[in-house]
Amino acid sequence: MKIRKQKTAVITGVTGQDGAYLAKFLIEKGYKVYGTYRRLSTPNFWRLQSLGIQDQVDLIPFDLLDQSSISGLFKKAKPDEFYNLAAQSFVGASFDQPIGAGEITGLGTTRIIDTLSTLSPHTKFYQASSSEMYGKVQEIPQTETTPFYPRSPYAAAKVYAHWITVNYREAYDIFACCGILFNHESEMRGLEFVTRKITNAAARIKLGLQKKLVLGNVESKRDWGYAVDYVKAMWKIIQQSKPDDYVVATGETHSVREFARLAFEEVDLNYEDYIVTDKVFMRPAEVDILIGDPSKAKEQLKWEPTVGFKELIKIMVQADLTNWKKILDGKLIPWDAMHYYDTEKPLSLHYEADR
Ligand code: NAP
Ligand code: G4F
Repeated sequence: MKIRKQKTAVITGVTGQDGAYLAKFLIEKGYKVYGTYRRLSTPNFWRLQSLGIQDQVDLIPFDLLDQSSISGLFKKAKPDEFYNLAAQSFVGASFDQPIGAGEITGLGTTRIIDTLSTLSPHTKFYQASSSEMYGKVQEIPQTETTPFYPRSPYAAAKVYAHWITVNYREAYDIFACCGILFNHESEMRGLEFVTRKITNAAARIKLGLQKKLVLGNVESKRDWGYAVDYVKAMWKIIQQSKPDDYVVATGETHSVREFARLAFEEVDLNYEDYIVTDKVFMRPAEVDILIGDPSKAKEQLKWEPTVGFKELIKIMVQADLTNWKKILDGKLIPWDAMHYYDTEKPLSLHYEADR
C-alpha cells in the first residue's frame, strides 16, 4: 500500500488577509502549514484566531529584511510549496517609505528565491504579483502580456519581484510562478484599504458612532473580487505541471464612488450625505483604472470568481455591522484596543468576549 506523504507549505505573511485565508484553505486540504509572522510589540494573530486556525499553523518568526531568518525557514520547514505573500502592501504608504518598499517587497523576494534556489531547489515557489504593476494601463483589459507601467514605489518593487521570479525560473529551472492578482477584499481586509474603510464607516455611521467618511480620489476604478476565491487560484497556479504566470481577476471594473454608494445603500443611507474628500488621501500618482482579463486562468486553471461586486459589498458591510453591534453590546473587543485589556489571550476585533 502506498502511503501519501503530507505536503508541507510555507506562507510568508500569514498574519495578513490572504495569508490567513490561504492557510485555512491548505489546512483543509491536509497540508502541514508553516506561517511566518513579524515580532511586533503587540500580537497580530486576529485573522488566524477568527478563522479558528491559530493552533493549526506552525508560526515562525521571520522578517523579509533578515537573510538569516530566511535560510532558517527553509531548514525548519523543508517545504514542498512556498507562497511568498509578505509585503508592505499598502500603496499609499509606499510613497512615504519608498526605500522600505524596495527592500521588503522587491529585494525581500530576491532573498527568498535565491535562498530557495540553493538550499531547496525542488520547492515550488509562488510570488504574489499585483495588478498595480499595470499602473498607467497600456491596454484594456490587462492580460499576462500587457506591458507594466508602475505608478508607485510599491508597484515598482512588485515589478522587480515579478521579473526576478521569472528570471530565476528561466536561469535555474526552478518551479517559480506568479499570480498577477487584481484587488481582492473581504471582511478581514486591513482597515486602511478603501473598501474596508468604506464598509466599516457605513456600519459605524448607521450605528451613530461616526459622522463623516473622508476619502481621496473616488473616481478611480478597480477590478474587485473576494479574497477567499483568490487564494484558491494561488494554489491552482502552483499545482500546474509547468510554472507560469496568470492574471486573476473578475473582468469587471467599478469606481470607488460606486463602491461607496452601494455600501451605504446596504445600510439604507445615501453616501452623498456622509462622504467628504480631502487631498490628504490623494496619491502623488494615481492608477486610474484596472480591469483584468482572467481568460487564461479560466481555461488553464479552471478558476472562476464566485462572489460578484454587489455580494462582496454586502458581505463586508454586514460583517462590520455585526461586529460593531457586538462591540456595543460588550461581546466583542476591538482588536486595536487589545492592549487595554488584561487577559492571557491576544484579543482581536473578531475575538468573542463571551466565548
Ligand atoms: P496584507 O494583509 O497587508 O498582509 C501582508 C503581510 O506581509 C502581513 O502578514 C505582514 O505582517 C507581512 N509583512 C509586511 N512586512 C513584512 C516584513 N518586512 N517581513 C515579513 N513579513 C512582512 O496583504 P494581503 O492583502 O494579504 O496581500 C498579500 C500579498 O498579495 C501582498 O504581497 C500584496 O502585496 C499582494 N497583493 C494583494 C492584493 C490584494 O488586493 N489584497 C492584490 C495583489 C497583490 P504584519 O501582519 O506583521 O504587518
Ligand atoms: O484600497 P486601495 O488602497 O488599494 P490599491 O491602491 O488599489 O492597492 C491594493 O490593490 C493592489 C492590487 O491592484 C494590491 F497590489 C495592493 O497591495 C493593495 O491591496 O485604493 C484603491 C483606490 C485607489 O485609487 C485610491 O487612491 O481607492 C482610492 N482611494 C480613495 N480614497 C483611497 C481612498 N484609498 C485608500 N486606501 N484610502 C482612501 O481614503
